[in-house]
Amino acid sequence: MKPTMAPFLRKGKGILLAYDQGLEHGPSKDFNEKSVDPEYILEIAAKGKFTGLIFQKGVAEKYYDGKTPLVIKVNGKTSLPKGEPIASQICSVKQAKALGAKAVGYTIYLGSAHENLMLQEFGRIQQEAHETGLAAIAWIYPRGEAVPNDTAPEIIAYAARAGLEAGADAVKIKYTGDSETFKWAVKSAGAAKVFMSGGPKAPTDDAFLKQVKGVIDAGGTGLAVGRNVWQHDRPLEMAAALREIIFNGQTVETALKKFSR
Ligand code: FBP
Repeated sequence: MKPTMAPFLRKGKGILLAYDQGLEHGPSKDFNEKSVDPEYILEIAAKGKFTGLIFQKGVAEKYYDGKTPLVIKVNGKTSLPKGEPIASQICSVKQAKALGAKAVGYTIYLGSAHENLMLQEFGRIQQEAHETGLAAIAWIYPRGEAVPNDTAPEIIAYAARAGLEAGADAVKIKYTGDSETFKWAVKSAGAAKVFMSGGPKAPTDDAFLKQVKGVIDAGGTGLAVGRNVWQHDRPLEMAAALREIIFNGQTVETALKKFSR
């Protein structure tokens, strides 16, 4: 049977906790004394009732505790090189499966001068994943000189559609800025589930929760989020607020009541 995103869903929705920023951005940019420790993230994932956890293979090998369904990111890059972005495969599908993953994640920088290589590699990985019983999630980030605005509604819808056509079971895309235009991206993704990528920590809880509500109102499946949770001084309260909107269909006002201050 074809693998699906079912292991990562509750009531058809999902919240994935992303923690591959150590490779993507470097520890000094994103982490503090607490969040540099993968054990802290595992605790947030379990106590915050996340439906999935995203690690690179090295962190998974040394820390994964089996409590939250695992996605292994199988490609990646650092922030050090200049020029057109490309992320290469650094973990096999077989190894991801052996580490306990139920899905693999792969970033495609759509519009990059190297997009052909990433589309080709994702095609092979998606096939291997499905043959191995794993779902394939595509982070589709339009980026590079050809992409002046990486959150323009038409470019986000293009990203969503490219994911569907490339065979992704789910796409992780950025928010367009409003629910109405995000709806078109969700529609364009067809049967591929749509997860919004969290992005840098928002200035206020209210601002972030409004984006999440916009995604859910647009028919999105949920969120794949890192910094807005584990950089928060009350990550479990943020997780509870997210659950209110994503699984219980609550308003931002109701979700904000989950914060104790
Ligand atoms: P965040 O919620 O912290 O943005 O995490 C989502 C994510 O896609 C991570 O998986 C990845 O490390 C990071 O964003 C990539 O960020 P960038 O946009 O800088 O490439």
